[in-house]
Amino acid sequence: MHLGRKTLSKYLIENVSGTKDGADLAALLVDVAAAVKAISALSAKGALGGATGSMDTTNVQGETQKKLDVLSNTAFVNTFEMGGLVAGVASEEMDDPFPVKEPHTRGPFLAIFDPLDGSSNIDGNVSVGSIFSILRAAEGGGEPQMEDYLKPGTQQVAAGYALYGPATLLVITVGKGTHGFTLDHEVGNFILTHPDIQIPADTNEYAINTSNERFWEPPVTRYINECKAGKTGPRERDFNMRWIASMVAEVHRILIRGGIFLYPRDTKDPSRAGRLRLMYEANPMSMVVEQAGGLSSTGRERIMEVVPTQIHQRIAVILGSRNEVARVMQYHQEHDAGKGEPFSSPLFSDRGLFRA
Ligand code: AFP
Repeated sequence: MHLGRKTLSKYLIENVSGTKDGADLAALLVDVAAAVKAISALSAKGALGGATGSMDTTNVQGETQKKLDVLSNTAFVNTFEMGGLVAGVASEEMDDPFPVKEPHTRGPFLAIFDPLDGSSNIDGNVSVGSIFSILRAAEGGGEPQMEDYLKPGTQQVAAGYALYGPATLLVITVGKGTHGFTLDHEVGNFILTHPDIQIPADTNEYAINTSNERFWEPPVTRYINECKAGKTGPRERDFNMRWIASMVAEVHRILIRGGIFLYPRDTKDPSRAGRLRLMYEANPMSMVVEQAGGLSSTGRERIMEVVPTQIHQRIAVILGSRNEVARVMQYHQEHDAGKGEPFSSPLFSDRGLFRA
């Protein structure tokens, strides 16, 4: 038990309650923590809790829903609906936004979330997470309309994620830095264990799904090839690669030790602007990352300045250590200006040392 260490509630009282959104926002984040505790308990039971495996349903993304997807969504919807602090919610697992209706009370916020991110990892017992984004609801307290949700990430008043790993972590920002809390299962308190997280500006570690390499745009190919060339290429230092296929786990690793995460636009499905969703993956993670001193871009523009057009729209995501993200953005600018050819190491060319 962590006697005397700062709990989430104490942190919120000291840092949030006095602001404009103050007490309501603090109370809403306590509600988020309650939903996270419930999901953590379910996740920790694994197959014993009946929360592994799939439903015979698909979500609006056309993805088969895992049981924990649905149970996690229910945990968040019920918590928000009964908490009296939100006017409506939108979720990866629901086709359309869901307004809070009588007999429940509508509150001053909108909650947008991915209740369980990385769910293809559940049955493999790999860390998964929840991601949330909080916007202000429209004045007047009426039933929210779609345009109330479609706000750029710069209008988020809070954002964060839960990571269900060996420890259950809750990482949040209200625009005053990014702070991490660890769940003390013995007493059910979140304890401040990672105050004011700062992402190292430089890194040797990149995260990307390289099976999509043939679909990447040239500036991404150029950047990744330079990383792979390591000491033998223009970067003159070796890099390491990670890919967990659970964005929450990747982002948390980057917050803790630096790194760059790329899920770029690719031509695999030209109709898609990317794989990840803007409203409940890219925007909240961008706020968390920027508040920790990192950058988050599509490669061509700041993600949090993108004006949404659809609640489930997808977007390219390149985020993490600011100097690496800035380099990838520069490569996009050079490519779009007709400069900067994709790098190919002499070691791997036809006339290189390693002939096929
Ligand atoms: P799932 O929730 O369907 O597992 O998708 C996870 C995710 O949205 C994100 O967390 C990962 O970074 C990314 O997709 C993994 O995508 P790939 O399976 O294409 O590598």
